[in-house]
Formats: sequence, structure tokens, C-alpha cells
Amino acid sequence: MLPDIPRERQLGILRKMLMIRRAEEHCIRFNEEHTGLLRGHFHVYIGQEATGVSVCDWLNPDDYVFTTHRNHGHVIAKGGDPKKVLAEIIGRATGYCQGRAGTFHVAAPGVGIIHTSAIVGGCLALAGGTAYAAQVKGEKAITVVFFGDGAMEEGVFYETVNIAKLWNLPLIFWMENNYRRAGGRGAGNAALELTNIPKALDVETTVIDGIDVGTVHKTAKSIVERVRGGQGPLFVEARTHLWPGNAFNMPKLIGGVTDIAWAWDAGKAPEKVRDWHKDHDPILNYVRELESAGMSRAELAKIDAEVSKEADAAAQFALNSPLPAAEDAVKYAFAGEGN
Ligand SMILES: Cc1ncc(C[n+]2csc(CCOP(=O)(O)OP(=O)(O)O)c2C)c(N)n1
Ligand SMILES: [Mg+2]
Repeated sequence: MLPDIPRERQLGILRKMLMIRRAEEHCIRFNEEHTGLLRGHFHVYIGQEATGVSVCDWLNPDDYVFTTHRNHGHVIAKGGDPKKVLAEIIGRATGYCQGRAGTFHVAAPGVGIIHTSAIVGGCLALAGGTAYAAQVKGEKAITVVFFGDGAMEEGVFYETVNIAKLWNLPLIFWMENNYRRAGGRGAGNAALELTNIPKALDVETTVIDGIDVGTVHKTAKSIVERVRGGQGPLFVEARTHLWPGNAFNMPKLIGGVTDIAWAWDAGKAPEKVRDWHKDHDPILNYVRELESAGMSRAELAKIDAEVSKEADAAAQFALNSPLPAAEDAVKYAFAGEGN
């Protein structure tokens, strides 16, 4: 279903989702086509784009967002600059954190993402903190914390939900269930339904299809309005489907970059990724819906070409950017003058 908003805004959502996809394809290519660019492990948000983009579409610039080891998508969704995201991913001085954070910890305080942690569940308590601060200061800002199903195994999840409910904090718990763990739902959790856990702490929960933009957008609107209106913390489980390229220790472009034409000609997609793009890719689903609503294939392909060009330029910007200077190694390490 398409979100019930003007066409221009619908297309803004498409552009953002495509930007995340294209930027992250570059991220994987940084790893596959170069040596030593990405040092260590990394994760991508491919397949979950409908969630972050639709939620952030209802947020104000001064609302807070906390994210995870899959942060690239959330940072771009909240208004982050893809150039600075890609530069940070490969540790460049032009990146959001001047190359100190790398792929796992991209943070963009200017757009409301004041910190990122790759520790599973690491941002939950921090999100409780910004929600509490906003409440004490009487600000209108709300906080959204995105996290995975796996984070619900961490003790900090229970502590944060509990205190958020007790103090009626303006906090949205937005869980993205990507069924990554073997066995799927609840694989590392005794709860049969993960929503049973917040429910036990008297926090209202909603379960939605996280690949359908219209559903996520509509849900996010009401959840954001209610939390902003002082109705306390709410919990959403958005269910997505694992992108086949994520089924490894490191993401791989096993079918190459996404071709928007697979939206109307699924048979052209490589077999390894065909079913996923046909049934579970939030972007191609959305493209099909826009086409059914009267947009031409040429118009949709043009948007993709424009976004891809911008993402290519962002990747080039990152590659051309310098590493941080050696003499600046301890800069920002200590509070005080010069930092
Ligand atoms: C406290 C902690 N334990 C283990 C890890 C290693 N680790 C990284 S991602 C991940 C899976 C997390 O699952 P989930 O929260 O559902 O996120 P997903 O990767 O599925 O998006 C684990 C165990 C970690 N980063 N932090
Ligand atoms: Mg998961």
C-alpha cells in the first residue's frame, strides 16, 4: 500500500530508500573491490530501508534517533549526508566523526544522532537518557531507538523499558526483526512472541509488516503523534526479511547491485536473489506500487539514475578524502582546549 501523502513526498521516501541502498552497495564494493579500505567487520541495512525512512519521515530535525551496528541507513534516513557517511565508513577525515568512528559508530549530532554503539543493545539506555532530558527540560523532542530482535536478549532492554514506562518517557522502541538468528523469532529468547516482553511491563505494542512502506508510514505517524502527545513509551516490532547477501559473516553482493527493472521483470534477477527481490525487497515493492498508481517505468528509472549518480559521487568523495593526520591521533580523546 502507498502512504497516504502527496506524490512528491512519496517520491522523497523512494529517493531516500534508494540512496541507502546505493550507498550501502558502495560500502560492500569498498570491501569487495579494494584491499584494506574497510578495516574489520561491517553490516548493512539492505532490506530494512522502508522502516527507518518511513519513521524518520515523521520526525523533526531536533528529535533524537539512536541506532545500531546497521547505522548507515538510519543516519541517511534522519537527514545525514551520504558523502560524510561513506567517508566515515572508510575512516576518512571528512567523515561524520573525522574518521574515528568507522562503519560501526557513525554518529551525526547535527541531525539528532548524538551517538552510535555497535554493542548490541548499547543505545537503549542512552535513548532513555535523551527522552528523560527532553521531558525534564520541557522540550517537544521525542526519541526513537531502533534496535534488532537480538537486543531484546540484553538486560539493558528490560531496564530501559521499565524505567521508560515508570517515568512515562517520550520514547519509541522500534524493533526491527530481521530473523537473522537461526530459528528466527525468539531463537535466543524464551518468550514465544518478543512483544510479550514489553507487554509484561505494560507497554503497548504493535506488530507490522516492515517491508510495506504504506503500513510502516501509517503506523509511524500514529506512534510518533501519540508519544509526542505525552502518551508515554510505545513499542513496535517491524518484521522484515533477511536480504540473502546478509546471510554471511560479512555482507556480499551475491546478485550484484539492485536493478530497478527487476521490479517489473523479476526473471532477470540472478537466481540467488530473485525470490527476495520479488517478494521481500521493500524498495522494489514500493516501485511496483508507484507504477500501479500511474507512474511510468521511465520516470521511476530516472529517479533511480539520479540517486545512483549522487551515491556514486558520494563514494568518490569518500575515496578521494584524506585519512586523519597522524599528529591528530589523540585529538578529541580528552575533553578540554583544542578538542
Ligand atoms: C553485547 C554484544 N554481544 C554480541 C555482539 C556481536 N553481535 C553483533 S551483531 C549481533 C546480532 C544482533 O542481532 P540483532 O540485534 O537482531 O541485530 P541484526 O544484526 O539482526 O540486525 C551480535 C550478537 C555485540 N556486538 N554486542
Ligand atoms: Mg536481528
